Amino acid sequence: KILIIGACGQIGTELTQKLRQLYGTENVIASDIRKLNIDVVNSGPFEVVNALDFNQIEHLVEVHQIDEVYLMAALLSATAEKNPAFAWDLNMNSLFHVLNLAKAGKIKKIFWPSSIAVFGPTTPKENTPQYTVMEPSTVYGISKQAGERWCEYYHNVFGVDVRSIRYPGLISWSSPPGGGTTDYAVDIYHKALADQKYECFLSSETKMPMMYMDDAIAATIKIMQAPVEEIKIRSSYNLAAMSFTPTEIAAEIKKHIPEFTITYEPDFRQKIADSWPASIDDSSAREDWNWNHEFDLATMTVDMLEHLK
Ligand code: VAH
Repeated sequence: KILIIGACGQIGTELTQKLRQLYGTENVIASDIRKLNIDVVNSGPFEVVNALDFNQIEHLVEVHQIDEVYLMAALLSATAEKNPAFAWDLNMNSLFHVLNLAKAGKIKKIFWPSSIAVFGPTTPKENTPQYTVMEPSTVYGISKQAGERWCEYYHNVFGVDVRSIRYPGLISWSSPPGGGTTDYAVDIYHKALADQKYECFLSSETKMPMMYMDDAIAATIKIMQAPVEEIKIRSSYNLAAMSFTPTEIAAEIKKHIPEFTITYEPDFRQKIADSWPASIDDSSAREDWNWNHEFDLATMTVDMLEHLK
């Protein structure tokens, strides 16, 4: 059986639904710190769990006979800058709890999300390689880089089967914009439909790697279903689909909502965005486990506006 910790979050919400379709609702236990998403809570087995409480997680694993854990609970970049100590605690200790359960043989496989936030201002900005300089300058990025190091260590030293993806900015219609710096690209669709205008908290030419949630979920399931010999990287795989600027996504939206206008008022999140790459080289994921994305900016925009209107 599968346990998703952080099932009510931006990725968790859709991941829960897809895993339930794939493996059967009763075989996918959703859990979160509170009943934050009523659809997730009502669509199958749900448990309230604190990702920082080892005993609570161990109890769920035993009671539900869990084989695989998807640990999706974390503070994202902007929120983490406002709560550094809690962000480090949540992002790191929740990972140790799950890694230690696997080390003890209580679970067989782990998925843990990393992020392009592991790269920093000294990382090559275009076509950022799988292996390169990584000096993250955000609390969130530091926690993700440290987490990658521990995932690789637990695999090499204790044989833990933990698999990880460095997600770019993710965009979906099923969750409201959250504490992510890339979440302007979610909010812009909501505001375009509601107000026909959007005040962007990043500057117009801020280019960042992005991906539609459908592709991110497909990649997550693909890496977890891949035969163990295909997983050659046990820190975390670069993953990419597209890169765009606020100017470019606004122009794409204008094709559907001609009266849409955008203004720019960069805030503290500009510094976070400027520390990240503009585009990512994900050839390792494409070579090792046959990753391929489907959505681009045009097709994502059609799907987002279709679901949100
Ligand atoms: C954030 N959406 O903005 C997340 C992600 C690469 C960005 O880690 O914090």
